[in-house]
Amino acid sequence: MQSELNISTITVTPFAGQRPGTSGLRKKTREFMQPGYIETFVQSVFNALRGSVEGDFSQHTLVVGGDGRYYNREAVAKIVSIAAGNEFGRVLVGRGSLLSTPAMSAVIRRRNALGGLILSASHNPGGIDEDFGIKYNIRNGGPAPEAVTERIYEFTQKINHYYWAECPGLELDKEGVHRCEATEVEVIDPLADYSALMAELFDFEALRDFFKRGFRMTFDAMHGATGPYATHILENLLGAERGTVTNGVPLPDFGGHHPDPNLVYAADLVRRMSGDKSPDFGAACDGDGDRNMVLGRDTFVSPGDSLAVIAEHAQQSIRGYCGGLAGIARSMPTSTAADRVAKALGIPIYETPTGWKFFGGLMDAGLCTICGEESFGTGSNHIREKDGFWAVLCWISILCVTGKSVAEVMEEHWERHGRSYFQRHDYEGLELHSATAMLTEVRESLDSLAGNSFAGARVAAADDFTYTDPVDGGVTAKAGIRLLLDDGSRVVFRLSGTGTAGATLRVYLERFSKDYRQDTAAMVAPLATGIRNLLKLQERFGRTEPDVAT
Ligand code: VG1
Ligand code: CO
Repeated sequence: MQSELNISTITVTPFAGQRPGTSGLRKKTREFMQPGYIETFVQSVFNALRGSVEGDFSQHTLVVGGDGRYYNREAVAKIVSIAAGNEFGRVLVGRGSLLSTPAMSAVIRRRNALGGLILSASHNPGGIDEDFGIKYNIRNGGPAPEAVTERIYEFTQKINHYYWAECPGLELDKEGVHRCEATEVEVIDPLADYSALMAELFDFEALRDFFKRGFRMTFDAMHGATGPYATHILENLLGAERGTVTNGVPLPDFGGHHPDPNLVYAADLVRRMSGDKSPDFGAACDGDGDRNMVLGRDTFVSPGDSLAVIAEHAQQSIRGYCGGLAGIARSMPTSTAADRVAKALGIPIYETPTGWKFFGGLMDAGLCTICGEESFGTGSNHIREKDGFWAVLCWISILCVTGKSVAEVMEEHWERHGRSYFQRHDYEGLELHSATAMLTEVRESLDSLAGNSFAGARVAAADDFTYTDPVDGGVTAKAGIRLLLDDGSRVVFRLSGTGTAGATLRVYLERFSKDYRQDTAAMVAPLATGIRNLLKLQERFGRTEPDVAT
């Protein structure tokens, strides 16, 4: 450290368990609030980076911002001090300490930053007794791949000091430039880069005209980070009527709700989208703005279908994709609807483990353009994160260009490709050791499952998904157990990597049919019962029903 700088070296001992999961380090807020907890993790991120950057941090920019949840501001202020302690050249902070996850990705890419730290536990509730998280995104704007997160974890286990600079008088609620020791701290407009990017991808003029012609929609920001973005783009730039965005002000506790856009937690939106008088289109995003739910009048679009439909219409309906798509990627548990579209378009489909970090390398290599996950995540190579509001603009564009309703777009899609009836069942709060033991047990008996009858069909194959990244050759094993049935149905299950207490078992159920007029729950019910029996969920955990079916 240079002697003229006032930087302190502070001694610490490691905290156990600072291992990033599917999407960053996620824990109870109180755990993050322990003295030194954020400091050790963030310093470990910098330690892991130090060996891999050219020169020192003084030539680099770090971006910081979060979804506005409880402790967001305090965490951002700490990170600025640690970044200044590590002598970053520049730190960009979203005004009000806010940046949605997709906006973070856009800022990193557009401003050539080394990376960024996002403060969020995504769709998990916020508050002192709820959840908090930190995620590191790399130079391409995407979540750090496993090689990087594992290096970070190694450093968290051996850390013994961090660097700290006091930054007195730092005003994070107004745009402006400050200096903190050797570091320039710039507070930026969190909306600017993202809005500019959307204006490049979508034909704002056509969409403005669409609203003028009477298109009506409602958007539920669930008091998460997307509120200001949606209000600015829909109401200010596209001329949607005031009040189109609801719950648009980010709140530390998301208004006491789960900021999770699904049929259970966005029930209010679902209600507003039912009946003849409801708007043409409804949508919601999660706490950090990377997830989305799409609704038409009395119509729910499942995330797997949304991915397939966006891919199907992108070239004709969305300016940014008029050159066509290079390929589509989906996480393994996501329904196979997108596969049929890829086949029809004559482009490749990639199947990856759960988590957006697996898409980044494919997009960097130009192998795929549009990606999606069943967990209400869709996105494209415009950034390296899933992007909830982008999906909303995709759908508005499709409705605008086709002149059809959401229900008509869906029927037309199913008519052409058939329908994947899909549901995910979550069993939450299971005892961690028993849940892990259960998976080990099943894994060991996989070979004997093939040929058995299951839910009125026969198990054609059973395996544990192993992924070899086609770009860097990296192997990810144990990414989810799948039972492939001889009638084309699939059951997949795995343990969640984002939970903060106990274990969550996710069971993914998919059944294909050309008849698209059936009820989803009824179609997948035999699969749900089959897996509950196979895993003996009642005997093991006393569970007869999932906590969430979505
Ligand atoms: C879940 C989803 C996964 C998603 C991840 C992060 O992970 O299943 O598809 O990428 O959350 O989403 P898991 O390991 O709990 O199943 V978000 O919106 O939290 O960034
Ligand atoms: Co999220």
